[in-house]
Amino acid sequence: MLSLLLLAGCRLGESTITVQTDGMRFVQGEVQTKAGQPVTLRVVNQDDYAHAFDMDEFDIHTPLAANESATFVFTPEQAGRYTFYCGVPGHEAAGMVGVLIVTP
Ligand SMILES: [Cu+2]
Repeated sequence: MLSLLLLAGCRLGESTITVQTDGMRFVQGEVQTKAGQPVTLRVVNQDDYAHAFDMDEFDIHTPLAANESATFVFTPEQAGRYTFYCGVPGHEAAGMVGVLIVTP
């Protein structure tokens, strides 16, 4: 699995983004990629309790158990700012929110 991801990350024109949790925040609160380009987004829950990763525009709603990670591959077709957040009740309000900036 890991080697497959590494190979995917090496393909020309593809970007890889990592977002890590750190308590009630995302370490990478602002990440960036280009429109029309496949992106591999890896979300790492570094905490000893559950989080989630939610991005409404891309229909991503994934629970993350303690110390679990998840990888999403998708292609944002339109430039813009797309909010991501942790869907566990109370976490977004506490600051677990970030933005994926898609440049033209
Ligand atoms: Cu959370």
